[in-house]
Amino acid sequence: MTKAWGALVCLNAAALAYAENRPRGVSPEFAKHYKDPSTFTCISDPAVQLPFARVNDDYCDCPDGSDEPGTSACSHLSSYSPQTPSNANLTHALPGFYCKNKGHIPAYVPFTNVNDGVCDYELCCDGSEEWDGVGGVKCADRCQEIGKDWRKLGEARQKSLGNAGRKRKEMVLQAGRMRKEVEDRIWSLRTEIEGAEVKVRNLEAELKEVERREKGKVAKGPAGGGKMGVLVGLAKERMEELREGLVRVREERDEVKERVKELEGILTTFKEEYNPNFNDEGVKRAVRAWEEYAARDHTFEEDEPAVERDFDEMVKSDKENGLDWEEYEGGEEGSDTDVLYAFENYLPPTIRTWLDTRLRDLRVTLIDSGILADTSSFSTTESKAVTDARNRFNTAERELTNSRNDLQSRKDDLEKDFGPDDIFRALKGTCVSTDSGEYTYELCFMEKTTQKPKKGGGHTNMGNYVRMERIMVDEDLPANGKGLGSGERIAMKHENGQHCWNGPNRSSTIVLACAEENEIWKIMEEEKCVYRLEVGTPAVCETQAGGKKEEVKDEL
Ligand code: MAN
Repeated sequence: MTKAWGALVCLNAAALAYAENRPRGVSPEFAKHYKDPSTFTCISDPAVQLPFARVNDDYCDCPDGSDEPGTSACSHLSSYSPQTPSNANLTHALPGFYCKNKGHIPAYVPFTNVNDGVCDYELCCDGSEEWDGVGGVKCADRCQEIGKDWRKLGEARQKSLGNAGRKRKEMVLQAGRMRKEVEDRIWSLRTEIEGAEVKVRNLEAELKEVERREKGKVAKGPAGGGKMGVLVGLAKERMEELREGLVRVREERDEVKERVKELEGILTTFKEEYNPNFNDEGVKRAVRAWEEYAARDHTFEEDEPAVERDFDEMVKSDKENGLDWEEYEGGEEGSDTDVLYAFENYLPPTIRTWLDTRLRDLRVTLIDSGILADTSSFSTTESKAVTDARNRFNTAERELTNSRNDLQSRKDDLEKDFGPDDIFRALKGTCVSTDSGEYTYELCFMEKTTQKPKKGGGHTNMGNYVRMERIMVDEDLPANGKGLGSGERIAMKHENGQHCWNGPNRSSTIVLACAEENEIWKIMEEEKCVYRLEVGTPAVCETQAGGKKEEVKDEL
């Protein structure tokens, strides 16, 4: 026997004092009205008094039916209601026929069921309501076995509740850790943002400075390159022409050298082979001239390897020679400022920087005061330096905005209602689903509810989480405990789901009750596109009152 059972027995000890002599169908609660053995006073209408012999005589004497606690004679009266027990003219003074149900839990059976020829074992396991054997019916007392099964289920339920309670504790810890993570991230984001703000300010200043410097330069012409660019372009072309010329001349020279060598060979042979005895004056003159020619130094310059190597270097491309025209054509180094201030190169570096700054400042001042034209506007493209600085600034600013948004969403997250003990933080994003009819229904805690056709096709949003509410429920708790029971329950409202044709936007109410597992028990479409889900979760185990059945007094 559990502690709870023991407590229930103690509570009923006083009431049991009358138990032995109570008329049939009277509960310990109402026994006091039946203790006078000679006269009976109608409970809700004390003016009406009867000889006690008329109690349970199968004739309804009292307007409130209280003289027939063990028959169905007054069953035409409306059922007793704890809220209006004294409304004697309309309702029965008693809740029903009291079944002692020894070995199980006592219960009231509606008076209409008394002696109706049907055993109501669900409420009256001892079969006492069929005491008259109407139609030969005999209801054996089955309380021992029913009570045993019930207690077994109850123990399983208690065990399950114990597990659920442990799970809840774990969830509370988990929720605490998750909250801490958010808080820590908020702290680190604050530091990151401070750093990012400084970075953005610095990069903004850098961008302004670069823009200012660029403004101070003589702008390039609309075609790009300016005077310097034109000069560089011409020089490059000229260099190319000279290189090509040199190559061509070297080729022609080599050809000529070959021909000279050939001619010299012919003349050498001629000189060696002519006959000096033929007094041919013309031949002799030619030989003499050849001898004079041959005596002179005819070494070609290019025969010296160094000269030839120089030529080889000269005909190599500019790039191979370490000359990159692009640097001078488009880059900032090629700007006219360098030409204008080239004399600075002769100054010591500190003075050069000082002078450069002054000159640029002067130029900016002259532009600002309208004395000098701001030629920077002629530029079709921004200088690389400005573009780079702007990109750095924009990137830093973007990062700062992202961090600020991140911080805000985490702050909002901390403000959000995650239920008692912040418990639903641990469940956020956990989804459970179940089939019902032609759909599979899915609930994602703190997010949304979805209806998915089993045959395939688009999913329907049944509402997004908006808030938590507390609602009262009053339902029988099934023996397996998978139900709402009665008392105050947490309900989650999901709204603004997919629009319902000819109806509202879909919405759902998720009513939660304690269970060992997160599971959907029941789904109802209460009105068109308005859904109600009954869901079990360990998250609410310590926040709900006991079930209806546990309130019934025990008479073991
Ligand atoms: C779908 C489902 C139903 C809903 C109807 C309304 O079939 O979402 O639950 O009742 O649309 O047209």
